[in-house]
Amino acid sequence: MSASNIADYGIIGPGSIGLLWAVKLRAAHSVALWGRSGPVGLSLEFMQGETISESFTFEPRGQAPGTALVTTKAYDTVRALDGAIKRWRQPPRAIVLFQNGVGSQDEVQQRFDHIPLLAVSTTEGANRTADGALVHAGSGLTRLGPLNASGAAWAEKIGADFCAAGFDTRLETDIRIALWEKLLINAGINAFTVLLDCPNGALLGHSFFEDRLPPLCYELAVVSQASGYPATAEIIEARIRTVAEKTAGNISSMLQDVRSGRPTEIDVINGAVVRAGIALGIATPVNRMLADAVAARTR
Ligand code: KPL
Repeated sequence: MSASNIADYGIIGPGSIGLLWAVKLRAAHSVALWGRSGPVGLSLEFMQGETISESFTFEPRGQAPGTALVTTKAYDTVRALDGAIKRWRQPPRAIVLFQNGVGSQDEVQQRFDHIPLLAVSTTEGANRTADGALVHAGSGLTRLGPLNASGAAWAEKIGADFCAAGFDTRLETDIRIALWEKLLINAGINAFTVLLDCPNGALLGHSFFEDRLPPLCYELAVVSQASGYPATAEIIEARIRTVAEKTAGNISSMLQDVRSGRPTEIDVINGAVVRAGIALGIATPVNRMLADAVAARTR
């Protein structure tokens, strides 16, 4: 850490993805974690079979980090940021939001627009094993871009740090397009993995998934086109199939939530599509069925 004791990066809500960033950024930066509790020692298994062990301390109060990476679940974002910012003597220089789906980014912007804000959409895959080890399950693309004007000044520096840490990072001028594109993929994978209790790749060829995917993609295309994010049903379906294939062994974040007894992010994924459909006068029966079925499963 620097002389002023300010960590370069602080991870708020360190789950699998937050810990992956913590471990990889630590090669070149000071990193602090903010969360309820957590591992002091952590072993990270890489896809190539390499394992490294790291230890982190949690920082319940004190100085804000230089840049706060918020890796909480979408439904926890504002509460966690509020709590952290109240405890810090000064706000962080920038905040980067890693949440799935759409909606939580707007809530953060409504409250903290005076701070430089950026968002990330990533297809990196990380899982925790039963004994607490972190497994880097799949490399992906990380898309980073500003949510407000002051965030734009930070995109290049943070993007360069992510690249140097080994994340394939692309800067976006309109990060909301990337968030929407990821939402469409999550809308076609996550709920199905919960209902079928299977890894992503096992969806392909399963009749429950195959029968519902084309009408789901039609709904997603109509809603995203009307929301200003053009994509055809065929393109959406092809992307969902490619991601399910590439992350075949991955347990989706939603199924990980269900298995750990946590609330799911269904409300900001298929639930967000249903709400957008209502606002636009577009029927979304398949999205509604998935949202209701996951809610019923986790009630
Ligand atoms: O983002 C994901 C998730 O699990 O939330 C996918 C891309 C579906 C990978 O598992």
